[in-house]
Amino acid sequence: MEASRIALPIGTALDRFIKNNQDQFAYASGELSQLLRDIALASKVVNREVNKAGLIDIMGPMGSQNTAGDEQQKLDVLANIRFTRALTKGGEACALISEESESFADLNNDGKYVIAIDPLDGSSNIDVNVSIGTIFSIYRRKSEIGTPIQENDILQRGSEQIVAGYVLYGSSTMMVFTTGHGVQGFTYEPSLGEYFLSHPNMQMPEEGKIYSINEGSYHSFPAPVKGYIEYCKEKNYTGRYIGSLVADFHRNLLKGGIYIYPPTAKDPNGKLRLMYECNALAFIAEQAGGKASDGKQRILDIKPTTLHQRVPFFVGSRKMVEKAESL
Ligand code: P6P
Repeated sequence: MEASRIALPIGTALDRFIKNNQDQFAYASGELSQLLRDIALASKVVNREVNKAGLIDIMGPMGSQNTAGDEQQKLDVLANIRFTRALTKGGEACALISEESESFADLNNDGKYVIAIDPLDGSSNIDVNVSIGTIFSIYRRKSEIGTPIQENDILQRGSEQIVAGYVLYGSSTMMVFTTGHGVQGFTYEPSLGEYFLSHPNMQMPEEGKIYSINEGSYHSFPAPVKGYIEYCKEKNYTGRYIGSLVADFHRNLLKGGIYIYPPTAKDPNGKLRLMYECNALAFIAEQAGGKASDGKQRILDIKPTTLHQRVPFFVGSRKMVEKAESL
């Protein structure tokens, strides 16, 4: 269905948008719509906690680490609890893959959907009041409803996603998602506790002049990546790297640009995770006319082998990603 045929009046509340466009939610059974509402609700709670973090003692590290060995910030853990609770209570999800948990959570054998989520990405920025984000993917389970979850329900290619989205807790809080019919951006109005359509049918400029990469690791980058950085400098592109993937991605989506997390000495496969960071943003990028690869192959074609596997990530304006790949 063409994105242009989706009812897109600016100011439409998220609930109304979902009702008006029920048929764009795969299987249109209503549960998927409820799932999106559950995620939106959890994001409102997390948004409140993120905005108050300085005031109540939930800042700073927990003193524990997540599966990837990242220092867990208190808000990370809180966000994971909030999203897990919302998705469990809703009953639509049968399994949850989260950055904050070693293995997947088996939620409800009668659920039809598998969720992969990074509850709070960029959390090292929490204490310095820099934008952070939630990233999520929704898949339809492969195995029969009512049976125990199987590996092929969990390790699905990004091309199998039916919904992908992110929430950006920034100067304003936004939820941006796709159901495969274009990319829709909603802005949160805290006084009303509701998201309203503010950016209908978002399109990523096919060319851009912004490159986002941590040049502090330049010396351990593969030669082609160094070559691309030199190319950007020769073209007088702007370097913008916030250290928060969702914030860099969102700016590049609006203005055009490329985000790169390449292999480094510390992370030979890159730092970002396929299942709950790269796949969702790759789906959104492609739906907005952009591109996402690991430098060689389309992110959405990669067959996952483990829950927390890392991949090199090149995502953004189509021509910029193609130029980087060509090197
Ligand atoms: P580095 C945050 O930890 C994150 O996952 C992304 O949000 C961000 O772009 C990247 O890692 C920053 O990593 O190694 O450049 O500090």
